[in-house]
Amino acid sequence: MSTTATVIARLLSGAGIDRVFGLPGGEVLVLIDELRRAGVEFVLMRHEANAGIAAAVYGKLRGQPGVVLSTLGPGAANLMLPLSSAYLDQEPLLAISAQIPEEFPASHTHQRLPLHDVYRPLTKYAATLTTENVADEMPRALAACMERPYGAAYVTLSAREALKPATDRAPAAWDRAPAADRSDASTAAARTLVEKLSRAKRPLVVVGLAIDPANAPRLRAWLDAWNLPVAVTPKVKGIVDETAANFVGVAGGMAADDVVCGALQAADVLVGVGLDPVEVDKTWHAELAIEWVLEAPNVGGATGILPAGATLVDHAVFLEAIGSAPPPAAWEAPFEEFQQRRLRLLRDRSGAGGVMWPGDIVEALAAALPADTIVTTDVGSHKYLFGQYWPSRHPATFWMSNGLSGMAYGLSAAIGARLARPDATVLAAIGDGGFSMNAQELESAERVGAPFITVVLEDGSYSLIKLSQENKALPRYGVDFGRIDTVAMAASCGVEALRTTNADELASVAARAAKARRSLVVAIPVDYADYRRMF
Ligand SMILES: Cc1ncc(C[n+]2csc(CCOP(=O)(O)OP(=O)(O)O)c2C)c(N)n1
Repeated sequence: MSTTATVIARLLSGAGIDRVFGLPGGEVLVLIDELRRAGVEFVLMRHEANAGIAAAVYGKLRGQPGVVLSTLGPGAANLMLPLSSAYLDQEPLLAISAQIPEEFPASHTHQRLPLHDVYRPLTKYAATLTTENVADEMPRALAACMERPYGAAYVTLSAREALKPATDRAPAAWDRAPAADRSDASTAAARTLVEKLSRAKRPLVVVGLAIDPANAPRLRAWLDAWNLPVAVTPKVKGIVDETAANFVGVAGGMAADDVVCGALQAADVLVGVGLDPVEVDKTWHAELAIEWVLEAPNVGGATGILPAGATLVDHAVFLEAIGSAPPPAAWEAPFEEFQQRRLRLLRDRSGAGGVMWPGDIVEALAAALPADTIVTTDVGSHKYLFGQYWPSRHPATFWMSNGLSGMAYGLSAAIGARLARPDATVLAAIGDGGFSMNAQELESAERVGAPFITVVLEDGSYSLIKLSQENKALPRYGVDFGRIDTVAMAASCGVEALRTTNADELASVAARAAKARRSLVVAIPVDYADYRRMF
């Protein structure tokens, strides 16, 4: 007999969703079984938050909603992190959890939480699924995730409702809502910008996370033909080739941020293509005049935030139009001084020594691994390091939590990325604080067939916070932790691991693991004080 759960499973499968990430409870067993029968793999992880992060990255890389499934009460409560992350980091995520049946008496408070009240402000769509409404509500929830800016939807299904016989209603069709025709606005915006740039001496284009990676060729063609200086925000690293001469830096709170902010301030025309201030921890986005080139409002509130003066365009049409115009002026490396200062911060090895200089870690790995390696980071000093200095060359190859900036992102994101891109080499760069939040997912990665390389930068502290404490002249307190043996931890999850203080060894073991397509954890002792000069 077909049930509500059968309808959900078939609907997901019919939408091309082949994996649902999660952690079970008794109330979702029936749905998990229906998923199995519909050919949708249940990717079992060890925390719902990790499952949600992996699902969102998996979905975004495949151009569809990622799906996470949890039980009610505690399992649903653990979805706060991925739903917040999907909301602020523009990742398409459908979360499905169980809930107490609506017909239960109000006195039945065991595991009852006001889940919709909690999650509605973070999500674009929230619904209680029933056998009567499932054929309409599920397609709406899926479509909501894919509306720009991408984000989250949340639906609940009680164990009783899951078992009710299905009605014979055909599921509503779901797809992206047809985009408004913005051709005229796009070509007009291109003409206006050509005119502004014709008078510019130091123009700078800042590309942000709201550009679709499919527009990378058009964007690159324009920037290259005009030799325009370009910066990117961390979450869109790789949309342009960061080894190219016109690349100025990564804007959005990473290492060398003072240098990059200096370049932004020195620009006389600042163009924000898909730029969303959700990635920026300073206020330059509100203080500097920006020529906004946006396809959708930026993240914020129920309907998003449209910056003053911005008109929505179609990026593809805009980029085609502007890219086919001849350059209205010539700009000979107007930010060269900033570009050199940025690189000097990476290469100045004047630290105390004894451990690897953080810059050498990035450079050794970048030289050893394929150019299209997908890199994920956790949150902390190492994120600032990799975010600024990993030389991304291909679109959608760099993943970090930057809108939310939540720790415990990197390992889970690596699992989602590796499953979505089975042929890619994946590198997760993690701090020892973040690693101890979810290292157990290394076992999940092995089990579900998602091998990747992890580097754990060990300094026995929440180093980014320790540096912040020092900057505030506060006594050191609450930032250092006891060491957990990274190598033993990885080994206990079935993953080969070693510790090294040598850049050549790091490069050779990473290259070997990438070639063999197997997991490896490399623990790398670092001195937190070495980060001081970079931030
Ligand atoms: C879930 C969460 N808790 C706390 C923070 C605040 N925070 C930001 S960076 C950081 C330190 C991270 O330490 P570690 O993972 O060791 O990385 P490191 O800074 O040492 O590179 C903390 C605690 C956060 N961003 N996310």
